[in-house]
Amino acid sequence: MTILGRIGLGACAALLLVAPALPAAAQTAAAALKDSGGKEVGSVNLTQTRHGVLINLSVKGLPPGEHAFHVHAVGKCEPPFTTAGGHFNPGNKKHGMLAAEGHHAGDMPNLHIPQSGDLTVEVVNAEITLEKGKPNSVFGPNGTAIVIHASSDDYKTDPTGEAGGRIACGVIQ
Ligand SMILES: [Cu+2]
Ligand SMILES: [Zn+2]
Repeated sequence: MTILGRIGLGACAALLLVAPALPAAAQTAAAALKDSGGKEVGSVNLTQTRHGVLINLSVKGLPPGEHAFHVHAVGKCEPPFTTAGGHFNPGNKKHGMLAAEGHHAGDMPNLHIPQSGDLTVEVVNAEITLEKGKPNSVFGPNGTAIVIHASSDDYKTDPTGEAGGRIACGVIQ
């Protein structure tokens, strides 16, 4: 056996030994975003971390400009997406990170979509979890959905942030 082979085996054995002490493999979830015409316009991948849920969003062909981006309280996306309910708000707070009594767990920073209409961005939402059974779990009895709006979120007007209509929606699953 070559020296490289021995090192490889050694590393594998070490990994096997420490594996039981590590937390279970990262929990993940995803949402396929569709517009009101049913066209797929992007995807969202969610990964549980110790500091909240890492959200990787990738969209294509959306209108350029500033758009509100939230987790909504119902996992149902039927155009015009009012079926997704209001902002996910298990803590019974007011809307917006600029509000004194804010904010909803589903509130997140606006997306700035460039002229191309395509954008990939990552954000951590520390107020939600992928862990089932917790009050702030995205997998509660009603499920949850990711929604992108026609306008920007002003981060303070309760309960919607004056974000306008809903241009894309995807159930978190
Ligand atoms: Cu919203
Ligand atoms: Zn909100």
